[in-house]
Amino acid sequence: MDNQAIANVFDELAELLEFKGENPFRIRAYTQGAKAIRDLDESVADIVADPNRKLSDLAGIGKTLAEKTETLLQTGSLPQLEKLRKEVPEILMQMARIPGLGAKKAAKLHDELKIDSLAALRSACESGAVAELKGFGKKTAESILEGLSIAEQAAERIRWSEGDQLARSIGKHMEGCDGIEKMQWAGSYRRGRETIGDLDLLVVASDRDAAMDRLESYGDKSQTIARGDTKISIRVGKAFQVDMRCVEENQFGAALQYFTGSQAHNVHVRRIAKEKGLKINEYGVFKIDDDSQVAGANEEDVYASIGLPWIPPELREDRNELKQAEQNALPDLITADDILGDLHMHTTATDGQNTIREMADAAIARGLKYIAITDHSKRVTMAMGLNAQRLRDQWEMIDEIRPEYKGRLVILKGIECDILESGGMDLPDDVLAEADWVLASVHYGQRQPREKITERILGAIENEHVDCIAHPTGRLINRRPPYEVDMDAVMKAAAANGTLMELNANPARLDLNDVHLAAAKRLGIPIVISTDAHTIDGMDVMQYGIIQARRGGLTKADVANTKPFKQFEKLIR
Ligand code: DGT
Ligand code: CA
Ligand code: CA
Ligand code: ZN
Repeated sequence: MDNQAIANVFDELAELLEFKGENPFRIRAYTQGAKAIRDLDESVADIVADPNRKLSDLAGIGKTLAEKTETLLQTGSLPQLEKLRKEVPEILMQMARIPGLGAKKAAKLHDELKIDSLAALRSACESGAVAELKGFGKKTAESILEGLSIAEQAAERIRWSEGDQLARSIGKHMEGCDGIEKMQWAGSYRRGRETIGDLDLLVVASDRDAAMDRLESYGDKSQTIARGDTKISIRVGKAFQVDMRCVEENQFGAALQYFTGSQAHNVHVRRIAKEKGLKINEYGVFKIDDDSQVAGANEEDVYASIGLPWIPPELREDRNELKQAEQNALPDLITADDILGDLHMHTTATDGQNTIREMADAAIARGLKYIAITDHSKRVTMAMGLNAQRLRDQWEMIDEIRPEYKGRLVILKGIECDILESGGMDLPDDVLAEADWVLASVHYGQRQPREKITERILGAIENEHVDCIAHPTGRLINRRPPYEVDMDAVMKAAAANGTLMELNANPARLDLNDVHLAAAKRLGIPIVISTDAHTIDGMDVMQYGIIQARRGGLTKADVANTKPFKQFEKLIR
């Protein structure tokens, strides 16, 4: 079991225990443990296997959790979890999660109306069956229906790139509103999380009503959810919520810090403050003994007041950023300007829409010094993947084009070569040997068992011609989970073989994710941030990769395509 799987078990356990009305402190121990394990940049299995280390030494993991983790690793399951699962059917959990329902009512609906799905619950509410149930009534049935809608909407998180579009559009709409003096986005959007639950806007306004009116007049607004003196929430489009809060100038930094979150980061920050005799909330930093204000107007001062440097929002997940801040060892995070090359792109030879020259010109326009043309190999029949002959023809073409770009852009002869379902590469070694740059990808057989997929990727890593594993987990955000793969084994093999790993910057992929990136960094695996562009505009997604890289704590030195070409070349030899 990998970290993610173990963390999922503890989260599920916590939820089941909550349903059973278990002691909140015990429940919290499980959710905290789940977070600690999920955020860990090394394998729990390795720590357990190391006789010199103890799992319970990790922050957030006590003795009980350590024991349960060992059981999980040894047997793949937990008797306690199996038992609870039998006692509490999944549908009960789903119903209990609906706002306004709770465990007791959920159980009654399950027992008396034999509700076995959320769809069945909806129709039972609509048919009047729920209203007739003793202790329920018409009001309750209505509020359950409302809760169902809220639950459905809450499940919809949008990708960061979509949130970014919306935030920019709203920002533009708010511009020029006379009542607004200062405006900034906070929340998960500012932290660069790969998905966004809602958008949080902070403003300093001389005329709060004018500021709120302005937001309410946003073109795509579908509803005003609530409007008070300082806060307004609107719904945009079908379901997406935008919150705006008006704060005082001298509170702006504290509010920004508070509403940027994450909540876990803030809890930890407040604990540090308390140890120093200070209290932090959204209004400012105050001395506990006399309530006098120490900071509040700007965010740097909020952190400085507790003896810390300003922490980049991308790191604020309570992973290890506060420890690093305390030791003055925060990483100097990579920025978009550091990128000098793009090593994954497609052309008209397969499923891309632009020619090699067009891609090359677009790369120069974006300030790049080198690119690799990496069309698909023949297995990808849908994209008319290249066989050896067509690939060699393309390389001849690149030979012809190169002189035109001499001194301006290096064009590498690359290939995105499929890792076959049966294992092995889609093109023969003698062809791969001629390439300047070989990406290896899993596109087919993504539902194979974990051992099989892991073995296939390990095979690619061990192939001396493979330079880099592209989109290593295959996930599509909100659409397709990662395939089952032992990432610990993959990363160790990559580190041992000097194979690079890709951070695919496509906003639907962002693969590797932030936690994997931190793990790769720890193992010294060079990361390549690539756009996988299928058009000229496709090159603009690099920015999303940069944000994810920052969340993984990567610096310029951790990313191979920040190096000048000569140095990059040494790395792949
Ligand atoms: P999201 O919207 O689900 O993508 O994630 P966030 O992080 O934007 O969460 P949101 O919108 O609920 O709240 C924004 C930030 O405000 C959050 O990161 C931390 C802070 N915050 C909100 N509610 C609470 C709370 O009840 N306690 C604490 N400590 N902080 C809160
Ligand atoms: Ca939010
Ligand atoms: Ca919010
Ligand atoms: Zn590709």
